[in-house]
Parts: sequence; structure tokens; C-alpha cells
Amino acid sequence: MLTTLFVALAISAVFAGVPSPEESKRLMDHFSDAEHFKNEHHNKQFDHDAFLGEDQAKTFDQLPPEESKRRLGIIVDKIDSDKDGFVSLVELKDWIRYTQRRYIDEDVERHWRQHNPNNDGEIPWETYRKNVYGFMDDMDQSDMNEPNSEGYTYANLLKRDRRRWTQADGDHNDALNRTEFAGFLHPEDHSHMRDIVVLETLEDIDKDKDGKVSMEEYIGDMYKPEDGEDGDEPDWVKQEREQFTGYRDTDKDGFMDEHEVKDWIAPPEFDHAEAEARHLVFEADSDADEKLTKAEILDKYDLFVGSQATDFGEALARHDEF
Ligand SMILES: [Ca+2]
Ligand SMILES: [Ca+2]
Ligand SMILES: [Ca+2]
Ligand SMILES: [Ca+2]
Repeated sequence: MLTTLFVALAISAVFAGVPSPEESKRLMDHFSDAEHFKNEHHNKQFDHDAFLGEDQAKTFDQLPPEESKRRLGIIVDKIDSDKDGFVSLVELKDWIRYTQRRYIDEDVERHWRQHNPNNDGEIPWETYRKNVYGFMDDMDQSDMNEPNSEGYTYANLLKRDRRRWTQADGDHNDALNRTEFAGFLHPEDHSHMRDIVVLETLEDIDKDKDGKVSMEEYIGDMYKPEDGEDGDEPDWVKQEREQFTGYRDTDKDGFMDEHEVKDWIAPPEFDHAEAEARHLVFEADSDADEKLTKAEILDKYDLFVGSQATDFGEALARHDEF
């Protein structure tokens, strides 16, 4: 539940990068990562991103376990702002909010400079389009209509970016100033962009493009049985089916429409920093006193910062990349 606003965050971080044809594979990988964010089960990367900020989480992924534990210890001292030796729920929530703010601010700054090297007051759409999608001008246009082709994928990304741009362009001059650009890049962080986030999420899940989310699309978005796997679904998938019928589909017509998707991913009072803080405390609080000692946090270091590569024994494979 708490994870869903990050869908947009992850997607937009990709968008504003400059996808080149060679990067399409990586880009699609990011999209599948983004899908994992909708499902809180076993998604440590999400916890790491919330706890460290996305950039820092990537850095930590490269570190040996001993070094990431050492750095985690230093971070714990920072989080314990009243220095009583415990990390409280509030301290953890404040920290998560701070890392998220820092990540978004740095991300906006980086992309603003990238698309606007002369530091003008605004970025015109055409400048942005050329930077990000200019390579499409040289692509075979007939490819753009061929579903599942690279051209088709890019054409859709362009269309989506264009729509988001228009929504972010508060004064309707087809150029974005820095504030408007921040809304474009991180719509999940701006209430007037909420409808676009809902729409993009719905479109991602709505595989048959009928404008609504069926049970199968809802489940298919978070769970795919392994090849050759038969038999029972895991319990959490069964629970998600019950969630869909019992809560998501409020008018009981068998589908989630735009309003129901909105209630799901963007409930009005939902505080995802607090939800994430509660989740981390719940997972790491061995003696159940509702606050965390440094030892409790270090005990669960893989929950907070541990490298996924190490977890899955892929450290060697990763090593080959460098
Ligand atoms: Ca404290
Ligand atoms: Ca504008
Ligand atoms: Ca559908
Ligand atoms: Ca419904």
C-alpha cells in the first residue's frame, strides 16, 4: 500500500534521463522495477530507497557488507536527533521525509541543469523533446505503429511525457519554469499533478486498454507465476485478490475505474513516510518496545541498506561489469 506513490517517482526518474536506443533495455528494466514498487512484498529495494534516498541506495548496493554496516551505524547516530540512544518512530519518519526531500531536490536540480545548461528561466517543450526523444527523428516511422517494437515504446513514452508536460505547465506557454519542471519530473510530489499520476498508473496496469483494471490485471501487475510453476498461489496473492474484491472495487462492478485507482494509490490522508517508518520499526524492533537501538538496526542491516547483489549471491556477476 505505502509503496504506490513511488511508482511515479521511479518512472519519472527514468523519463527525464535521456534514453538512447542502446538504453532501451535498461529503460524497460526500470519499468519492471517500478512495477515491483506497487507490491510491498519482499521488496527490499523499496525500503532502501526510502531509507537512504535513491542515489545513496545505489551507492550502498556497491559496498561490501562490513562497510555498509559501518556507514549505517553513522546514519543511525544522525537519525537519533535527541541523542537518547534510541531511534523513535518520529525520528525515523523525519529522516525518511528528509532523505526523500533531498533526493527530489537534487534530482530536479540535476535534470534542470541537464536540459537547461545556460540556466535560462524556462525550458521550452521543443528543447526538452529534442534532448530526450530527438533520436526518434531518425527512426523508421513505420516502426512506431508496430506494437512491442522499440519505436512503439518510445512513441508512447513521448506521448505520455507530452501530456504530463502540458499538465505541469501552469501558465500554458509550453515552456516550464523551475517550479513547473519540478511538478513534471516528480508529479507524485505535487497535488495538482495527482490526476496524471493516477492516469499513468492505470494505463500501466490496464493491459487490454479498456480503461479499467480487472482482477487479473491487478494481480498480474504484482505477481507472475514462475515458468512451470503450478499449484497454489502464495497467500499474499490470495490476500490481494480479497483486497481487490473487498476494498479496491468499491462499486463492486468487477473493475477498478479511475476513481477507485485514485483511492488506492493516493488516499487523501496517507502519509507514506510514516507508513514506511512504521514498517521498518515493525520489522526491526526485536524487543517490541516501539523504538530501535543501534544494535536492532544493525541486526537487520539488509532491511535498511544491505546490498541486494550480496543477498542473491550475484556479487561476482556485478563485479564483471566494472
Ligand atoms: Ca532518539
Ligand atoms: Ca509555463
Ligand atoms: Ca483493463
Ligand atoms: Ca469498480
